[in-house]
Amino acid sequence: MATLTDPQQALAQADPAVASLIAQEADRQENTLEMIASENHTSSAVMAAVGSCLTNKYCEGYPGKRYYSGCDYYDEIETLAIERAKELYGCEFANVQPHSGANANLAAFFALLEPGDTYLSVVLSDGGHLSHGLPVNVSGKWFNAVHYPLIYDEASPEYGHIDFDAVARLAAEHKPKMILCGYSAYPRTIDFDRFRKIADDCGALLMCDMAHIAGLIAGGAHRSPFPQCDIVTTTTHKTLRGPRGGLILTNDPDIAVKIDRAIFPGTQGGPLMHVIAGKAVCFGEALDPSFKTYAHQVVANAKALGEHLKQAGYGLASNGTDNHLLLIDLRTIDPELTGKSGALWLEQAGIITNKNTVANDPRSPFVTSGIRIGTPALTTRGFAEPQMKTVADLMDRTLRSNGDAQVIEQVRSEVVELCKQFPMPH
Ligand code: DSN
Repeated sequence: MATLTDPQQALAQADPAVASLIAQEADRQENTLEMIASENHTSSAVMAAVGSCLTNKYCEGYPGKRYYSGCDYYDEIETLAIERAKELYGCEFANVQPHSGANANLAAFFALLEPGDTYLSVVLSDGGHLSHGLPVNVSGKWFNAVHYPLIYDEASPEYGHIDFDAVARLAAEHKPKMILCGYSAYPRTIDFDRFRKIADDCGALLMCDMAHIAGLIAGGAHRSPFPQCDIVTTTTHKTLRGPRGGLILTNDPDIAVKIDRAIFPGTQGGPLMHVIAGKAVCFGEALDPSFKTYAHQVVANAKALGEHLKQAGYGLASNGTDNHLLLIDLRTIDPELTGKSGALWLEQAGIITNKNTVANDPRSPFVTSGIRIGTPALTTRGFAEPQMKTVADLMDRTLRSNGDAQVIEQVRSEVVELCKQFPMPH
């Protein structure tokens, strides 16, 4: 057997500059509260696979049908990843080669739509993703994206939820070839039954981009998009806690063939086999019963955090959450406070979030009136409901500090202490 070297040691010897920057980043992750809803701390096992010798190989094609020699082990690894993905999500077909979620979406569009075809997706500033029809993205440039809104009436019990009457009306009017659900900043459960009914009524395919909630679905903390959805795309690194990458799933054999062609040779060349090995490890971890506990704790933490923030006076999009994320409308504590300032002060205090538009936001995406937060990474570190009160308090003091350096410094030192109590899993 070949000798395995300690990769960090090898890097430190070969390139101290890069090794030092990685070490500083590890220190940043260890000593800050990672609350970006789409981020997580993957396992050492996943990182070992991604950092392995598998990066050396070209494997264009699929298991048993490659264009290069020497792919035997890669066939086994990719097959393992495919079988585990199918088992995890209870579906018939999986393509594990997408380099990212945006690439998975591009391939889905390439497989199922013609240029100029119409599809429905949410108003992007209400929680969509740039690959769901941003005019400067291929999804908005080469296809006709028509956007459905949320319910904006704050008096409605469904405030901040998908406006299904609008979805049905737009579907009847535009006769889309596809309806897209699944979001980047939507805190509520997705009602796949209602989407399926509307898709059937207008003869559209139903696609779900489950990137944000893939881990919750895997762990049974959000309902599955199957059997209602025809095609499901995702990333593997958010709530699913795997390597940075994409995945496409379906139960339809015709769609499966089109998807395989759309990924290779349609939109990608050589697959990233080291990342596919990381996906196999991640799917194996998510199949372990302990992942169910994790997924449910992520949601319990988000709900608890939301309640504490509401008690402190913050308004939340849709008044709360069913999943891993919360969208705070900062205007509810100070009409002048922007997401840009709030996220900056929080970062200075060691609480990592992102500014985010809220429904009907008058401010630009570079400024915004909101902050998006999530609990996947804190939950990986072992945070539970009692710590959510502490986190809400630290956030509240920072956001009400008006940028005061002393307040922020005090919060920063408390964040470091909290991080010490919950070290990163290695
Ligand atoms: N950039 C991701 C997010 O933060 O939601 C979406 O891919």
